[in-house]
Amino acid sequence: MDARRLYKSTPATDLTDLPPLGNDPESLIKDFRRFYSHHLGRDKNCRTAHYLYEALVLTLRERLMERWKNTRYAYQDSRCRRAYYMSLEYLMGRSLGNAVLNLGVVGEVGEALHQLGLELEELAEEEADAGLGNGGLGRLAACFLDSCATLQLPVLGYGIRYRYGMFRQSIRNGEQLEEPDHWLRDGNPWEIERPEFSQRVRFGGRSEVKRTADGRLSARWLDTQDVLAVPYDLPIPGYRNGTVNTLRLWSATATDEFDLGEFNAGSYPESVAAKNDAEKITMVLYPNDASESGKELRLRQQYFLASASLQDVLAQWIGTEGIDLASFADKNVFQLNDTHPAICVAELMRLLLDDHVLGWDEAWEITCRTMAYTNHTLLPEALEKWPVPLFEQLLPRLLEIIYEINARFLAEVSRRWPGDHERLRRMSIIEEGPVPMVRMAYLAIVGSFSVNGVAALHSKLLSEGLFRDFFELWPHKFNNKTNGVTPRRWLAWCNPGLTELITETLGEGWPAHLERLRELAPHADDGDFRRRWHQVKQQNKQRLAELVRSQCGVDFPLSAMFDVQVKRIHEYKRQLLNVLHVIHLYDRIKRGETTDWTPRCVLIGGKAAPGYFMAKRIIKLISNVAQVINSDPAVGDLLKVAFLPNYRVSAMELICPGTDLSEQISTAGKEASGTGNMKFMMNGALTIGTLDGANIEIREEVGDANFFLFGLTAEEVAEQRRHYDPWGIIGADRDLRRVVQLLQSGHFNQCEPGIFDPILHSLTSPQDPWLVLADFRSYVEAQRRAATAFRDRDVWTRMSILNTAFSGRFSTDRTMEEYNAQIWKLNPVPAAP
Ligand code: T68
Repeated sequence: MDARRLYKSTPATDLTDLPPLGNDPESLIKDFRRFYSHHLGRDKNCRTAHYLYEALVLTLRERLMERWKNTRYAYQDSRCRRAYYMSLEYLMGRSLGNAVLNLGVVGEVGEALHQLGLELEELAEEEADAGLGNGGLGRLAACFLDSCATLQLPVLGYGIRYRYGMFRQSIRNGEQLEEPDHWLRDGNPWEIERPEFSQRVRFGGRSEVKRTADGRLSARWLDTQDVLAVPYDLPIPGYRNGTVNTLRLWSATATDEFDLGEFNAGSYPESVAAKNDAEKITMVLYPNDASESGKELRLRQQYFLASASLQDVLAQWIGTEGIDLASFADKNVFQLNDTHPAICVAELMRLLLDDHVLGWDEAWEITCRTMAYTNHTLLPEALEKWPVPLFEQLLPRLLEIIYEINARFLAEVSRRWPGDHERLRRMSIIEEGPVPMVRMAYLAIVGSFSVNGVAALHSKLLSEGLFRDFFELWPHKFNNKTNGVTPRRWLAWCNPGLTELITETLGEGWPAHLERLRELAPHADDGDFRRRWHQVKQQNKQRLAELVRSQCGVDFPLSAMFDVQVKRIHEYKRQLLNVLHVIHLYDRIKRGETTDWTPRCVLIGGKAAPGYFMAKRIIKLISNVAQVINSDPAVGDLLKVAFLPNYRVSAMELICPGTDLSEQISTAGKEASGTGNMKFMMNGALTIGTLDGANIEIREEVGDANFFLFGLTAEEVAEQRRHYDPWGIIGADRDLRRVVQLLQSGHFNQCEPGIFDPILHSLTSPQDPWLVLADFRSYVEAQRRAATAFRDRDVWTRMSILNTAFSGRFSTDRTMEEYNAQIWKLNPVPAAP
């Protein structure tokens, strides 16, 4: 059996020409029952929630399927220009609610399930999060796809179908434990396997360059170990517009001939074991969100994605346009999500040179006109570099091509700055050293026509700092695209209470035109509207409190301020600053300074990279502080603290609607953009934040009066670093001194002596890169302003409404429109009805 074998003759009729499916409750019920009984083979003796969930997915998938086919045809028939989003990560979360919402059948599905005695929310809980990403970068990719489908842009996502996604985090004795995330255990009813589009990806071997009879150089990549890339497609429905785009995820498996050599030698088991090696490539997502792993397997993953996807696009091109690639760059553009897929630059060159026998100049022009690169970080430890020897062994032909790209590039630099050897050394794609390294960001910049950062400040810092030399050479390549989030998942779906109130006020349609939220602003002055807004917030706080009670065993009183920081644990994000403030509040309670007190519930959640010692110790500190505070009868309901285990997309859907105060407190200049900040704002939380990433733009939109600003600016941070004196700061601040003394005294680790010494050491070191103590005083004061504002419900609710009202700019619809207008230049293609 070979799923790729084409059928010999054409069937007499178009097998896919079917009558449209009804969306009325009766049709839905009929299909649901058929799937449950005849397709899944369940009967009345088995009513596990999972099969009910699966029957519902299949019912919806059928409806997506016809739109999906129509969308493909519409793109094909219009022969439109297309974009490909290349990303090692897609943090999709659950798909059921999103499909129901975007198909526009919330009411019908609700009614159908009601008639069957079932509930959508309960079935939705059955779905495992697709956690194929670490954090912001992966979630951004998922939001982008939703917006592209909503804007009817012909954009295809390419990624990897990891067997194990982001690990599951549990907390034991205050410490993080990691468990494998076997999200495919019960199958994935959303995906369609497409073995007919499999691609072969090569590794290892050697490269042989020969001069042909006509004097050209021709390279052959020989003796390779090959792996088969099998695509699995996921439907990406647009918001009520008939479009369904595609996310194509590649899975690695052994090629057919993998066993021949071994098999003939009589070692069948060994040959079958080789299958394992192939499958290793897509086995697991690397769980580092801000540092490169440097592991060979990671480079294999990157190349696997790049090669399979580019071959797929070229095969598609040849299938429809023929072998002439002259207009390929007019019709295709690849957006590289950070440097992880940057090897695409060299791989497209290889395919054009070796497989499609183009000359260098022609191939290079196509490459530079089709590649665009997005940077997501300024942190030096996150900048990818691969050792040349590893490249040589794993991808010898690609290394040759990179050398040639570099030689030609350095010649250009020399022409522009003759004799500037220092500049050549700085800008070379190959970093010299005991072990020379390939600098992936430089490869991406050299091979792309566009380089963008993800918020205004971040893009400015890229061109003035990290990529300054490249900016001087090619200023026209550099641009900014401030991030966003999809308002379908992050407001319309996750906050039904607020959605109802907004729709009642503005009418339908606003989720696809989010700037319309502005029309809410005048209602902030309407007492009745504020009362209803507050009511919705209280209901959402109730849902969040239930989650906290069940997951952390802590009771959050609904009248308290819900103060939330959820994101990956990293020193630059400064969860520690948050903890210092919590300890300060606790200290104030203990010393009886509680007049005009605002009761507060502090929730912190996020995963630490398994190898990141300090991040894990910070989790332990939060847990221990929570333990002490929650069990102190003198504290009572004045202050509650909880660490939420296993923070993920589906948890955020409950968290952001129920949050009052959003913590965005990174060291200025370190958080490229942030996107959690936008989800909170959209759901009416107020932000306490530094002038970092997109916080700056959030504050510009909502106005300073509705934002709690504190801390040093990026420029001041750079300046302070040179004479940072933490002990001086401690000496001058009585509150901070008491906090540090409490930590030093072992108050939070009475049975675990010394465990927080590394944290104390880092906080009090003049070398602390995150300058935590430098912002303590200003943070505490901003927290006081927030607490005071919260005590006046009308004042707070007014600000809450204005935050939602001015969040329209942070829809990824706006972000995608900017990518499209300035980088991709695609025409929207409506799907046939
Ligand atoms: C984030 N980066 C930025 N990286 O930190 C955040 N890194 O400010 C920004 O809003 C977001 O990207 C979207 O632009 C990441 O999330 C990673 O997850 C990552 C993963 C692997 C290797 C390096």
